[in-house]
Amino acid sequence: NQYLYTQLLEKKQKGQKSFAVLIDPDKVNPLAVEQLVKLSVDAGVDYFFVGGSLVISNRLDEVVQQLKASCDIPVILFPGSPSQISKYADGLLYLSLISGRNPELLIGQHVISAPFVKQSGLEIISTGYMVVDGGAPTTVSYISNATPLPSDKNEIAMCTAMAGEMLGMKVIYMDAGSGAKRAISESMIQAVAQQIEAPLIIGGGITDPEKAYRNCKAGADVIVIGNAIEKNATLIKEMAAAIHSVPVKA
Ligand code: 1GP
Repeated sequence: NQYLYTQLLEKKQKGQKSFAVLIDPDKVNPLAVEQLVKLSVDAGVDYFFVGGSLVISNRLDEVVQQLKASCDIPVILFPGSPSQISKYADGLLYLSLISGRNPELLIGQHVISAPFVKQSGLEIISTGYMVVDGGAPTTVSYISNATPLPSDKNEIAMCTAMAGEMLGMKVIYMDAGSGAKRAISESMIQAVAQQIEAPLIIGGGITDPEKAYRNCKAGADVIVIGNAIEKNATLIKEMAAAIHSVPVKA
């Protein structure tokens, strides 16, 4: 089952940009999920990403089931650890932290959870995950116990993404970390986008629609926004409009 990946690839070929709303199961109650769904459906959000570096509550299944029951927007898991898996989702970003040198997050945890992940029946999307320095330590940079990629070293980002793609990773996700002070620069996005065929997901610290738009113009295929929406859910509409206003290829 490669439905989500095929769709991401087709959209990339057309130059069609996607907007993913990130939901941290720890930070929402059923009413908040209901509101997010309504705003997201109205705005034409493309994906829900569900996960967080830390999932303290035990509400992952519940949140995913509520999303699935209330709309058709695909739900993709973005797990902070192998325990964050729900069979009710559509797909799983199977992350290997290729920007870091922590063997546990490159391959160790994958080995331990492989049978369980396979059994889930989820679409597994092999993802080269690159954490870029967001100006101050973020939860992901701390928890991963790995040095984030320096934010001004475009060539390191480029070579890391190229290596990930040649190793067979299907998508590349560059993340400044949730709530990052400084989002990833457009010049880094452009440097990476020019070198890879794989869909490029960008997130971390994006708070305004203009930045989301510029990221897409620089080569991002999917923009992920969590924090800014947690603070103000009505931002979904403006973000979706900005991301979807990027002209598609002729
Ligand atoms: C974090 O890329 C996501 O992993 C989204 O970041 O919460 O800062 O939007 P924000």
